[in-house]
Amino acid sequence: MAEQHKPLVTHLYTADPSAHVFEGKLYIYPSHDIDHDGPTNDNGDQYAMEDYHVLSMDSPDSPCVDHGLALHLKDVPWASQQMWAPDATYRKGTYYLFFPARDKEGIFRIGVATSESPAGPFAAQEQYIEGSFSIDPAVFIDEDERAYMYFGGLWGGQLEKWQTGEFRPDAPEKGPEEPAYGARVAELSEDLLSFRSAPQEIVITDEAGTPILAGDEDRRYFEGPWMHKYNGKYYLSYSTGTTHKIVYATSDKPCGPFVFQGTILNPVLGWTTHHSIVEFGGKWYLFYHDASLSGGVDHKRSVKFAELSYDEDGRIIPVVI
Ligand code: FUB
Repeated sequence: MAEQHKPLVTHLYTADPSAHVFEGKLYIYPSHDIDHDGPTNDNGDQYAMEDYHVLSMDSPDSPCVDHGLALHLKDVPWASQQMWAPDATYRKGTYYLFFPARDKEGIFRIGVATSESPAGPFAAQEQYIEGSFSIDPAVFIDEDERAYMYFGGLWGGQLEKWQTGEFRPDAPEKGPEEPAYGARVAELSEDLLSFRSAPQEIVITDEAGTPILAGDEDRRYFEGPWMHKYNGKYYLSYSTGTTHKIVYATSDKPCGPFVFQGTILNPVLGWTTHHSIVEFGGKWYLFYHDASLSGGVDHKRSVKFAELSYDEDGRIIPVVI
């Protein structure tokens, strides 16, 4: 039986959960963490994942089922290593799995794989999405059926190397007083297999409309974006990376600008923090991960969940672990 704040599964290490309701059930698309003897560093070499498994629960009170291998690196023609945080969506009879991996040149790109079932197995497209880069895709389909992909992550996720629109391995880092690096958003084509337009950089400001600065590590964007809509507002939530928080910002428009609001989840055990937010049966849930099951080994994480609430002004009440 699944329980709040307990690993959903203990036979695998799982991380970066993207939760959705498909066919009346909760489906969770996590990374599959693996053990290895490689280095641990700011480049994220410790996250050496090679495949995806899909998890599901009939409801938050039901047992969690592992549907087995959904996609393996060897079946992705363009990818070379590191299958990081995925997401999934559904349109017109097809389920889509979006995932980042390094291409043959070692540059992170974002690919798509499709299936007739939310549990997979998924078949990968021959090429990554043209114009895609960096990591952590999160796909949101709005009420008007327009589909958007939010993505991007600093450091190992290479986002700061794309400031000119081209990959520059030696790109200079921003100073602390410069506006922070923004997540990217791109509208997807009708068939969800390509970008309809070039990715734009998302701006997050404070209440006064001043962009959050690169040195403001408690509020600036680092990685792991998620989009959900609540009472007509767009909520962009993300990890602050170096300060290990899940925070959020809101807007009246899907591509922003967004105004910073506050913290959803304080640091968990382990360096990374990554989440998703989903409504099921009239309640809202936060899916997240920590490294408690492995005793704090950061590349061996476990996916958990907790109920999420809003106050009467639509502010998210921080989740207490
Ligand atoms: O799991 C690998 C990376 O760690 C993800 O892509 C990031 O969001 C962080 O959780």
